[in-house]
Amino acid sequence: MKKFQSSLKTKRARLTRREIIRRGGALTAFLITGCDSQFYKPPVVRGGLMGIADTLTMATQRSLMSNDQLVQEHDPREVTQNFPVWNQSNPEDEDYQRLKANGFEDWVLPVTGLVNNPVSISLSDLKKMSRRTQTTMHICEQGWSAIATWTGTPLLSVIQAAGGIKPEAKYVMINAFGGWYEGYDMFDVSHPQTILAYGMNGKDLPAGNGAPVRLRVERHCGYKQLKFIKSIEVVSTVEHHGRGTGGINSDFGFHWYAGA
Ligand SMILES: Nc1nc2c(c(=O)[nH]1)N[C@H]1C(S)=C(S)[C@@H](COP(=O)(O)O)O[C@H]1N2
Ligand SMILES: [Mo]
Repeated sequence: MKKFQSSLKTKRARLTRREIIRRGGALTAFLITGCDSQFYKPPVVRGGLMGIADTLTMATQRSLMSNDQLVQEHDPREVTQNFPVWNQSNPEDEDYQRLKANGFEDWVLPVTGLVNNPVSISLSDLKKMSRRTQTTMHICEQGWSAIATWTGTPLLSVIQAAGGIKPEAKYVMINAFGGWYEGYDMFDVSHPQTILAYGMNGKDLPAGNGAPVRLRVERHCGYKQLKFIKSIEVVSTVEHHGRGTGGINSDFGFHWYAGA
């Protein structure tokens, strides 16, 4: 019996090793072939070791995850009291201040670029679209984490409301009031937990946490969770935004792919 058990164990260990080798092989294969798939490398690969590290991190995570794999969702009882307000809390843009003074009633979300039918979606229309609520952990790269319940519209539904994307579309660039912008590839855009959140812990999204609408892209760390959303543009290249690396954070040296 003992012998049987131990042979079972070796068999399983071998299988696991083989599985790891298989996945490692696939990873090496597309690294050698120059990472053909756009989903395995950032839009702009930095030079030197940093560039290799960026690509390896992204390729490894993406190769181990299928698109429908969800991050852990917590029990709403685990929600953190006093979720921090981090960095920008109240963009000074005149436009933003005017919208805010009116309770964001006039806020609209233009969805433009490489979509079949560009649209502008009002806040009330956004709230009438399909809805998802998720309790997740926010992990800020600057060393804190906190749990909140987010309610919003899947980003994919918003893109579909604009008639879907054209064949050459590769990235979704999101612009925020206050000057921030971030880009996301279609892998993250179509992930079920990627939502434009207008609710937090059962109430309207508080001002400091990105009112009226912020992004939740749950497999990324803090700085990709864009607040104060102003507009969405579907693009084939990120080179025309900011310094051209695909987001304000990568423009200033952070990783474009901030998978956590
Ligand atoms: N527009 C905008 N989005 C932003 C930021 C910001 O300053 N401006 N800060 C980012 C960072 S670093 C983090 S950790 C989270 C903070 O979200 P919170 O203020 O709800 O805690 O938002 C991210 N999105
Ligand atoms: Mo952050």
